[in-house]
Amino acid sequence: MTREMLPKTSSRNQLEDALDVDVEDLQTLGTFIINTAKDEDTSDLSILIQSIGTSCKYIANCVRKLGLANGKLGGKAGTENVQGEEQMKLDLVAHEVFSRGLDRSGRCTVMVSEEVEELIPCASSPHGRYVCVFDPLDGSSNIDCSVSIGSIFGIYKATERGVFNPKDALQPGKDMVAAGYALYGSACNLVLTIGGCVYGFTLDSSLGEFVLTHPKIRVPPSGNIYSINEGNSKFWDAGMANYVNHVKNIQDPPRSLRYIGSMVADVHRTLLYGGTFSYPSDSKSKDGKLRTLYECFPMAYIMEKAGGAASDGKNRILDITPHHIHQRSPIHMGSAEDVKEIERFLTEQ
Ligand code: AHM
Ligand code: MG
Repeated sequence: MTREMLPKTSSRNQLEDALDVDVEDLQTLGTFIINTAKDEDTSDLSILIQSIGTSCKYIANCVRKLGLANGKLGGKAGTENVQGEEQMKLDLVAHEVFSRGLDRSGRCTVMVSEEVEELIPCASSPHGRYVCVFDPLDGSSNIDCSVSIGSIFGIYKATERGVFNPKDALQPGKDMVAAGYALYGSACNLVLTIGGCVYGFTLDSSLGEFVLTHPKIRVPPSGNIYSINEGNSKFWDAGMANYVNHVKNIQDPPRSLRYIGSMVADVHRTLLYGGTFSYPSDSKSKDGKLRTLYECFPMAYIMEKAGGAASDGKNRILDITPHHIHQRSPIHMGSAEDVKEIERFLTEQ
């Protein structure tokens, strides 16, 4: 009897059955990023990303327990952030988790958080080679109704190892060395690029590990979905209004509107299915709503690394040199062909 003819009782071994995963394909975030480390610099980056992964797991747990925690995690905190927006209890918890994890990693010199007005210097460390900008919990308005929310981060190199330099926080997006987000949705996903391809991991809660499930993500060159808050249409300029009118009238195939109101969820769908996500400039908010440093830059970096595009309507998002840590920018991102079409409408006025 040849080997091929032997009856195969199970394709899994005992361990695989016990864990309910195929161990052969098991690549965790931990092993993945350790394998990318080639020298001291990249080893420090691996440690930094490990710490972010742990923070995301902590936040994912809080999100799952939100409704069960007797009001300790859900609801308003009774405070406002620098942009005058009401903070939720979970916004503050997520900020604490992210900032403490990064500080303790000893790999950062300075941090920027959406929830804090000023730069946050890190404890001095000889391994402080990086700068981290983050929105610890994006999509606050969706927290209390169990709709998907997320965390966003971008990482730059510090100019001088172990030295706090405020200017390091204002580097253009194209100088980022890594970026990612965690989506707390029907599954918890962590999407990451360290400057090469884009990789997606899914949290296996039985293992407590992010497992590689989406290697080398590529955004389709065009898509059928557009995503924008149409409630703001009365404030749009003619170019934006004409574009949305144009997509609504495309017949073959017809386009669909999807808008969750959580950037991480809307961008994740765009990354996987194609199409566009926009938060444009309008007469009410000239610079749109989303923050350049810790919302637009990391998402634009991921989108480009996956073969897509991100524009402020005229220019590439990643070419912006920020002047303020909390500045905003209009943004249109997603499938490269579709973003080009939006730019055409917005510049043709
Ligand atoms: P937040 O950082 O206060 O949560 O605001 C950002 C969120 C994004 O996730 C989302 O794309 C956008 O705000 C939705 O805004 P709007 O409700 O104006 O459509
Ligand atoms: Mg946000």
